[in-house]
Amino acid sequence: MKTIVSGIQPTGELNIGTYLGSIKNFVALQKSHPDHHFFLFIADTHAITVPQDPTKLRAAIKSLAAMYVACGIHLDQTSLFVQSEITAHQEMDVLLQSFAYMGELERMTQFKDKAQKQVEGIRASLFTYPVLMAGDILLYDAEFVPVGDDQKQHLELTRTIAERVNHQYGEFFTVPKPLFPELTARVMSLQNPDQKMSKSDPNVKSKILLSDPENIIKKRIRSAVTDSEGTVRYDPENKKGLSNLLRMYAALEETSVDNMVERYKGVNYQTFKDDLGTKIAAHLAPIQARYHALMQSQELTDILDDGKKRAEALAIKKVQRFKKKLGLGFKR
Ligand code: AQP
Repeated sequence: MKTIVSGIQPTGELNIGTYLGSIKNFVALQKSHPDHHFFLFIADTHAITVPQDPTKLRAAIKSLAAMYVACGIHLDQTSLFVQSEITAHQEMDVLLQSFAYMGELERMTQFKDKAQKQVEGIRASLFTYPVLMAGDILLYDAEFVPVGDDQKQHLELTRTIAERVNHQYGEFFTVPKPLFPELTARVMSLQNPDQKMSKSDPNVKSKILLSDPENIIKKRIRSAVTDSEGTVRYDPENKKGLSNLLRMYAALEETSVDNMVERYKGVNYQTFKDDLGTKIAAHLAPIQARYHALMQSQELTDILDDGKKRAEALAIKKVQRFKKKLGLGFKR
């Protein structure tokens, strides 16, 4: 079975950056890869690499599951599950710790960035996070992993770990390839176009949440930082803010940036921004309606139970085979 794996941390409300960088790409891949099975998980064990409020974390897990489904994943082609509910993920993490080197983990820029923000001490799990991620992917022999470009380095390490195991023990893991969306591998903050739009950014103006109503969406886009030139043209070096909006718009329209620039030739920023706000709101409206219906139904529990069952069957076998390969245990 050919597989594709993806996960998102339940660390806050989803924004348009995660949607365009990961979820929309995932849904599109389901159409273009009908022969693949998709393992999609809520990365709750990753979330506790930094402090979390347990009540909020639980709520975020449910909300993320509902949002995934609402965004249009094909359930017959997908196993949707919560990472911590399949203990094979933790087992694989422990086993793969022996195949990652300290120097490799020390080079991870996400660790350095996140460690800097910790006030109460840096958790060891934040340091070893990329090993858990490697396990998440290698457990299912993923051929492709759709991610935003902030995950590029982690995915490189996953490939290194897989190749290291294969080299020492013979072919065992599929070496996964990352799949980055063409235009939206890094959606930038609306207030600081040098920074990634991020769930944990406390500045509400920096992002559009998937749950935001139309008036808020329009307000956020209107107040997005651009420049004083007044001409809608694509220049990612000198017009970072406007270029970010153009890429988002083109991704939603499923067209090229050039086409968008052509459409807005001679048009002022205010009209451009109003149209983009309207486009985002219209795109999100059916997702929001489905999300609210799911949050109030039993459907979600059945979807997650079913996804867990299918994923777990595969994951358990892979871990057992790996332990045997490593010479662990006595009986098997
Ligand atoms: N701004 C973004 N542009 C493009 N892709 C993005 N992704 C996240 N933000 C953007 C992609 O979404 C997937 C899930 O990300 P994650 O939840 O695992 O965590 P993250 O990358 O750490 O996202 P955040 O928003 O920055 O979360 P916090 O603030 O909690 O750390 C990944 O494929 C990611 O690339």
